[in-house]
Amino acid sequence: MNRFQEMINMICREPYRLFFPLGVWRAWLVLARGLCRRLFIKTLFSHFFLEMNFSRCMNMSNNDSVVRKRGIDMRRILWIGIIFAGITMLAFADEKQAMKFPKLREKAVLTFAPEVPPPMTRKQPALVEVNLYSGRNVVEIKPGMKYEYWTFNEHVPGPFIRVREGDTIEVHHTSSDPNMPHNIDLHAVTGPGGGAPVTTAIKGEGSIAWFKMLEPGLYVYHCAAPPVMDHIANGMFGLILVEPKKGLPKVDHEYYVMQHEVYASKPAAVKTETAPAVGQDHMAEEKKDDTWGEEAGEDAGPVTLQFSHQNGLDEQPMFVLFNEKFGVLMKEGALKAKVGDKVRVYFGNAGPNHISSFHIIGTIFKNVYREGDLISSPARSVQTTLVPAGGSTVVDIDLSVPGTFTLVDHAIFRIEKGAVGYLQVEGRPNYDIYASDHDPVFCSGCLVHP
Ligand SMILES: [Cu+2]
Repeated sequence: MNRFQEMINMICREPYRLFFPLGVWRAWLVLARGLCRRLFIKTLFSHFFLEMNFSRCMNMSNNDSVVRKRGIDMRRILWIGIIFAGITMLAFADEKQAMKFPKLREKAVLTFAPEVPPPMTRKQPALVEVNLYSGRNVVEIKPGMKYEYWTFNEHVPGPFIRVREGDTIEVHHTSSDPNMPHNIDLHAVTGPGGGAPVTTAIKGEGSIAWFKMLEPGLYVYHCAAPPVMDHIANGMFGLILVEPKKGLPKVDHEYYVMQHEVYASKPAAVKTETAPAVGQDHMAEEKKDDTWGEEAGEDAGPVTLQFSHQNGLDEQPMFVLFNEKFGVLMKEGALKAKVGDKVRVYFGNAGPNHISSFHIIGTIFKNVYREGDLISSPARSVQTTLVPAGGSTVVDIDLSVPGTFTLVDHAIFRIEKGAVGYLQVEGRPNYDIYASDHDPVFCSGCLVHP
């Protein structure tokens, strides 16, 4: 199927796209080409009739009238030729400006945190279809507390997208949100708004846009519909990995973790002075939190928290989370590995306000691809790495002893707001590396150790 047929199919399938700037431009292309064809045919016919007239006239006695008629027709042909050439150049100029799609087409494998799609194995660029849909999803953000997130594909963070340097992504964006439009600003995109102006979707009406992945790296994407801070703070973000052409060093496990703040407030009827807290030294606060249901009535059920733009302005989050819910990377949700494994964490920070001081307690980062830079040589032997709001990092660790290793934002008060998760490593002890003359003692309930 050539591009013309594809375009006609697209117009038949989605006629409203004719009203989009791209649709209008493409419609003009069709018109210009049609005009070219008509002029071409008309020129041929003119030439044919001219020759006929000329031949006929040569047999006539009055040659002057023939020459005059021939001169007029030649000027007309000249003008038609100039118009024909101009429109043709215009049509082909557009052809040169149109995006050249790779011949290979595939659908992106999308995964949700903490899972990561498999590494790239192909060696040539592809047109990769990425399907994102906006909506809303109520989750129990912490036991006894519900919160309505604004989501990409019903998850916070949104799906992990994995493509290859040189690929073109075809982003299909739809929405089920009746309340407002959403869009997508991908930091991997080169162009205005990171693609936000051409990816807007409202309920029942989607968009399709194409972007070439020029630079390898690990990038944040987020909704940028106004007010952008509200859309990010409410959960509309995720990561897109653009693998370098030569790929990345192999590891045994890859995980997807994203830090983000939640600017919630308690319902006015049960509002207390302090944010909910968990921890050894904060059991009294926790007990107060547990009484919310009682204050609201026996059958009140979980408290539904509300978004607070003012708390965002004050940079006072109720939660600083890893992946949507308090404690989601604990217990059965903990990341898993074995002694001897190499583990890679793709870590993003959606913010929208705080910088993360990412650290994994009990490990030293073997490689840190600072700020998601996959071209430069990684930094080595790093304890804690800064991840800006709207930024990312990729860290590799070698696991040589078993135990629980704790992912934290080392702005350490934030673990009580949820910035904590575990990596559980199974295997035989390695006493050459870690030994003691007595059994380990853990501070139960402190969150740093399970
Ligand atoms: Cu949005």
